[in-house]
Amino acid sequence: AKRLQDKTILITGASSGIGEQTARDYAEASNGQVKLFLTARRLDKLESLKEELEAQWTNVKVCVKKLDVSDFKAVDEFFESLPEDFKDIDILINNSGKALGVDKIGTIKQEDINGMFEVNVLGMIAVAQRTLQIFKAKNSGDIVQLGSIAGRDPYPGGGIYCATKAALRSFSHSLRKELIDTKIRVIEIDPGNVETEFSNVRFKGDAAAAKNVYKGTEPLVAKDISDLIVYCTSRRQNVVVAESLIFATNQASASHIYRSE
Ligand code: 8X3
Repeated sequence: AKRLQDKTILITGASSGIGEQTARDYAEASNGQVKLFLTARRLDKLESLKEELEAQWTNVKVCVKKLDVSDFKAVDEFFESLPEDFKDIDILINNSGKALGVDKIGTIKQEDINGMFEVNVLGMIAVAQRTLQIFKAKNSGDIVQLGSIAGRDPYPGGGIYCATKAALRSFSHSLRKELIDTKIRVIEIDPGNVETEFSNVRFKGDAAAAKNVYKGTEPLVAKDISDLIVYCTSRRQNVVVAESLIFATNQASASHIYRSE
């Protein structure tokens, strides 16, 4: 899309899943005419993605940087030392996030509680705040907030994860209201089941348990979400796709999922 040309796009959590696929999709949608600023904790994964994108698109500019969004000092340092070419961020994909465990409230490990809140809420807010300084100075920019069905429809075993995504949703809605007199767009995207590393992380490497989440269903894949992200951010300036709930066809709520035998 022409509207994406020469944009600078910051993606957190770009080493896998939705973040990684979103980087690919922006390169493709802009015909390689875009600057991609990719961050995650796993620098090696970002480096191979950079190589892949540069091999495919001669004009694409890719900058990769290790960033743990839950480390406030690192977030501050990151925004204070933005490379000249990547300073003028136009689109933020505030994507870093995770679920840890499916324990019931009363037995949830403190480190899991902290881990989810630190990344999904505090880290998400830290990155949003710093990016908004850039957006407000130029009165434009898109902030794409990766929420979840979990933020709308809390389920047993998701006591903390669902709460973090409800926090993201609430924060995003306050923000959209605050920005009412600006050209800045707040775009919240709430996926249902998407098959990525998400369940492997949630079940802490128990591959069978992770696989079981999608058993008998045809889950969404990362590309389904990245397509939507690119769509939302390439509308004309006066259109904001404020929020979208996106499911596989056999899902209708967090717990209402049809499974074939
Ligand atoms: C991921 C979807 O249903 O596991 O956010 O919460 S779900």
